[in-house]
Amino acid sequence: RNLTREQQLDYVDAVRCLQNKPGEFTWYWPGAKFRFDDFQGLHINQTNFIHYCVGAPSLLASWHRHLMWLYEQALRNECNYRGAHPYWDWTLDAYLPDGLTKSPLWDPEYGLGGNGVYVADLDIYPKTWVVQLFTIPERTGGGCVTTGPFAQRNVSMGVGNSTAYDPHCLHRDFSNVLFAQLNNSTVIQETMDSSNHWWLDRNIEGYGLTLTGQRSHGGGHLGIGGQVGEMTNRWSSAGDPAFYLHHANVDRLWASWQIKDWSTRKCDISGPDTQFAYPFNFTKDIPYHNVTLQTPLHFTPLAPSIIIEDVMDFYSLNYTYDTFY
Ligand SMILES: *[C@@H]1O[C@H](CO)[C@@H](O)[C@H](O)[C@H]1NC(C)=O
Ligand SMILES: *[C@@H]1O[C@H](CO)[C@@H](O)[C@H](O)[C@H]1NC(C)=O
Ligand SMILES: *[C@@H]1O[C@H](CO)[C@@H](O)[C@H](O)[C@H]1NC(C)=O
Ligand SMILES: *[C@@H]1O[C@H](CO)[C@@H](O)[C@H](O)[C@H]1NC(C)=O
Ligand SMILES: *[C@@H]1O[C@H](CO)[C@@H](O)[C@H](O)[C@H]1NC(C)=O
Ligand SMILES: *[C@@H]1O[C@H](CO)[C@@H](O)[C@H](O)[C@H]1NC(C)=O
Ligand SMILES: *[C@@H]1O[C@H](CO)[C@@H](O)[C@H](O)[C@H]1NC(C)=O
Ligand SMILES: *[C@@H]1O[C@H](CO)[C@@H](O)[C@H](O)[C@H]1NC(C)=O
Ligand SMILES: *[C@@H]1O[C@H](CO)[C@@H](O)[C@H](O)[C@H]1NC(C)=O
Ligand SMILES: [Cu+2]
Repeated sequence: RNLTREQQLDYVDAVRCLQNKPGEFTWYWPGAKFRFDDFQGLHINQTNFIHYCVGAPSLLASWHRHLMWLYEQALRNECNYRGAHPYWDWTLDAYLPDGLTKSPLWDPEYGLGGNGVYVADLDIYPKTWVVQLFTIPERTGGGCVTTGPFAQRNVSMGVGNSTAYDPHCLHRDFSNVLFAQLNNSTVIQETMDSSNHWWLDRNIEGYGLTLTGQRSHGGGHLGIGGQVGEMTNRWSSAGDPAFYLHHANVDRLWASWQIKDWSTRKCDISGPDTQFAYPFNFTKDIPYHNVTLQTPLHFTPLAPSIIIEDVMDFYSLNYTYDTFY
């Protein structure tokens, strides 16, 4: 909403440019036909190592910050994008009546297109496409996105953990109630009040694989993806361009928290190196170690591995935000 119309179009055009360039890693991810898909393939491939463990690598910390950085570099260097990467500030939408639906983010001309068409019976989809853990309240879509710049374009992989080529229309399934959990003041405030990275990560990633356990990160994914859309799927969510605006804001939240006590927090990292280990041991206990600044993060084969320390200081990556929380 803070970009000019022209800037909005420039961004969308750059994303479409990535979506039309050939993929560079079909030998690795057979379904990654286009350059945009390389990033989706990478996310599918790394999901089990980057979610619900801060660690090897971390969801919000390190791994997604570097993914965002690589994606922005591709937009700039390969598609001539000259603007900054936009973020989606959820708090401006969360409590508005129909806030999610009414967000300028979904503008059919200058934004990312809107909701999927309503599909009542989700049994038409493969079981792996549909969230089985819980029922998303007040879902409103579930079918193909039919408006905006991505309506005519197929997602190459997913929905799910496979990197095989399986083209299908982009699905969204907005849920306003769920989305509002992103910013009820409790959620953002508790996150910003986290005393160290251990708590910060927990406050962003959530308290359990339940609806009430969702926080900002899950709220954005499930608010857009609902019961069946791309954004809902832990593996293939990066097939929806909205993924990158959501994760830019997750990164902004982390950066906002870091600069409140910069000298300490530019080096503060912890969390399990194993998925679903404490504090994300929702069903059973799993052995783990805490990650450190030396813990490696992998982007094979898209980019060389790095260590967490390399992405702690976002200023040294040559970017900042116009405003912080
Ligand atoms: C962005 O837009 C919001 C709402 O329209 C406004 O409150 C805010 O000040 C703007 N921020 C900047 C950095 O222009
Ligand atoms: C990552 O992708 C490669 C190539 O498709 C595959 O061999 C490997 O099993 C994948 N790893 C995971 C964890 O999905
Ligand atoms: C991928 O999903 C299938 C079906 O849900 C499951 O059987 C398989 O274990 C999953 N593989 C990985 C690497 O998560
Ligand atoms: C999208 O995929 C569907 C189903 O595979 C196919 O019928 C359709 O032709 C594809 N559309 C485009 C534009 O590739
Ligand atoms: C805010 O959301 C959390 C879960 O994300 C929930 O536990 C809490 O009750 C909500 N508070 C309000 C005031 O809606
Ligand atoms: C949450 O959204 C409401 C309504 O837009 C806003 O007044 C409030 O400041 C937001 N809370 C936070 C913590 O950003
Ligand atoms: C998770 O780990 C904590 C700390 O070790 C432990 O107290 C708790 O019982 C564990 N929860 C489960 C479900 O195993
Ligand atoms: C990991 O770090 C957290 C937070 O400092 C701490 O509570 C936990 O005991 C540590 N776990 C291990 C296995 O060292
Ligand atoms: C940031 O900019 C400086 C100065 O132009 C450059 O030396 C450095 O390589 C850049 N860092 C990254 C991560 O691009
Ligand atoms: Cu995510």
